[in-house]
Amino acid sequence: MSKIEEVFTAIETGKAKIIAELVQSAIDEGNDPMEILNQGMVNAMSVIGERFSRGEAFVPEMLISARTMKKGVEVLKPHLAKDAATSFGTAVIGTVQGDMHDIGKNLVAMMIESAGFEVVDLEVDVPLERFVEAIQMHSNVRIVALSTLLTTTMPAMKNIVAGLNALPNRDSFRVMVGGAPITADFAKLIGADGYSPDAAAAAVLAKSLVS
Ligand code: B1M
Repeated sequence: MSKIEEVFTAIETGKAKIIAELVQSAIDEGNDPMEILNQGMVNAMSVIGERFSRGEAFVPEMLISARTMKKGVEVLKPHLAKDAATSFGTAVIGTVQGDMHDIGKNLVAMMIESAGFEVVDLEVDVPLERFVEAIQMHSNVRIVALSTLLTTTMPAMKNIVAGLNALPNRDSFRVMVGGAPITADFAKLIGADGYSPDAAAAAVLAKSLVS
């Protein structure tokens, strides 16, 4: 079994105690950090999700795998983040109100930061008011990034974008959205400036929106 497959199995089966060591040895073997992330970690979370859909796994299993993945990402983080000399300003990010999923949002925050933004992470279950407050409190906010994983919180995303679009200083920042149920069409429909399907593309999009 390759080290990436071992990482996959550890996340799938929630082996939080050994994940840091496994990820480190996958890095030491010379595996590409993005491959460890996507093939080893993100794919394992998809398998857990499919099992949950079929009624073969339950919330505790999803939670344990999520905790394992977070520990693995901590080890991977310094290898993914590249030093960016440019400063593109501040990016405010959060998972929308009603949604507690944060792994994808954390990856997007990490990639945007490594692309040269100061990141203000509002974490999860974030209502419009907290995004507005963050835009007012922090200087040079150029990007507001919204994540959601649930179809049931897509209306919350729509409402938050509508609220942001009504702000008098709307021209000073760009709004980007993403998350598993989100599509480019939905992003356009709700009036966001951009959509990206994954964290790496989110960093590219954030830069292009402010350049
Ligand atoms: Co949840 N959950 N969950 N869950 N969970 C999903 C999302 C689900 C698809 C599982 C399934 O049914 N197959 C399903 C949603 C179904 C739907 O809406 N149609 C679901 C459900 C139903 C639920 C609960 C309702 C279950 C329950 O309680 N009965 C509940 C909701 C709680 C709430 O939020 N209010 C719930 C709870 C949980 C846990 C807490 C147990 C845990 C989350 C732990 C945590 O995040 N700290 C959890 C998990 C782990 C999952 C799955 C298995 C994995 C999610 C994940 O971390 N993926 C998930 C199944 C799946 O995704 N296949 C599932 C890895 C991560 C890297 O990917 O977040 O998609 P993702 O991020 C991607 C892209 O989407 C994108 O970039 C990332 C990759 O680079 N992206 C962006 C994300 N945000 C972006 C923003 C951008 C751009 C790109 O720009 C701003």
